Amino acid sequence: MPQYQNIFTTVNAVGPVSPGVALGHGNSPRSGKPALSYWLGKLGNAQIGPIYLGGLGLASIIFGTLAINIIGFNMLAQVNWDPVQFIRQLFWLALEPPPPQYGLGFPPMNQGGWYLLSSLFLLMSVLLWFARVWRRARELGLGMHIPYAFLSAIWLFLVLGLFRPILMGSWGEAVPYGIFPHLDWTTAFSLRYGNLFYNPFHALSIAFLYGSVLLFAMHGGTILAVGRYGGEREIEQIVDRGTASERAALFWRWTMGFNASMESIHRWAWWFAVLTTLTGGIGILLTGTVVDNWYLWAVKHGVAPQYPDVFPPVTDPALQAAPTGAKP
Ligand code: 07D
Repeated sequence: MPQYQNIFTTVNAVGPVSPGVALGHGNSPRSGKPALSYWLGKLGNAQIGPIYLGGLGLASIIFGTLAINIIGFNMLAQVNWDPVQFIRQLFWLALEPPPPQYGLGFPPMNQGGWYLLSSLFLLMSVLLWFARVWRRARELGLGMHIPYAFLSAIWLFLVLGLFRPILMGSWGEAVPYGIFPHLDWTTAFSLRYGNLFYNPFHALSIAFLYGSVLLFAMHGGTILAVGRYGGEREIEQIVDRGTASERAALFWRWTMGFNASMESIHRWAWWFAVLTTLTGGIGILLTGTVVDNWYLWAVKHGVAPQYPDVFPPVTDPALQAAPTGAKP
């Protein structure tokens, strides 16, 4: 007997297009004529538009475009304005922060000046987008859950690019813009501070990140599995007996002995996601400011064992003077 399975067979709800609820005084008009798309309906909602751009949205996009253009044109200059090389080398190209000797001062443009300017624009773009999210939530009479969650991500973004560099006294501490270069920065950061795996806040951040993924899979799977009983109408089923919601809850109570409710699962998900970047930011802020080597920190606090003395002592080659006659 064919079964209703909704991993591939999606519900494509099509109806009259709607501009959305009326907005109060002081709001901008929405842009774009709403339309229906069959293929978008396969992915999400079939209606596309109208979009609310508004002053904050427009300003955010302008600053974001400026930031990306500064980054892109600096990369293009590095390959002699050759568009073919730009594409070929894109993953390796970078706009680097200023070298450490400039501290928190403003360096010449081609020694990090462009980096600082693009960072300022990027920061303005992100903050304006945050203000837009806040305002839209207010105007629609929502709770502030989405802006607060966004704030947690912005916290990590600010720690990496602003708070920690200021505490360390150098813009050179900030993360370069570039695909492989920012990955290299991440590895170098971990190695410089004695392996970030020993940073308990990095560990917490990973636990929340993986936990978010697990919760998302469990919740997504559960709702799809009870879709045949109308499970996607989650909230209205909370108090109803004999509904999809009750079966979903029973599944977890039978398999694990405990279950979330249709309401609490969303609070778990929100907290796990928010705590990923919240704990992450704490971990990065402490690195180099309070703790210089996370492995030694872990040994000191009985978290990690000391490496056994099986090899004769060695001196860090970086601390030795270069041999005479050595070529640079
Ligand atoms: C980055 C911040 C919010 C972003 C915002 C976006 C734009 C536009 C456009 C520039 C994501 C603003 C910007 C919209 C940009 C343009 C054009 C959120 C961000 C608001 N780690 N690690 C984490 C794991 C290792 C290292 C977090 C796993 C090694 C460093 C996370 C492993 C080393 C940092 C995590 C692993 C290392 C992290 C990130 C495994 C060397 C951080 C959470 C299995 C590689 C960051 C405390 C997040 C952090 C971070 C996971 C290994 C280094 C949990 C699974 C040992 C330096 N790592 N990591 O949500 O918070 O990021 O650390 O090996 O800074 Mg790690």
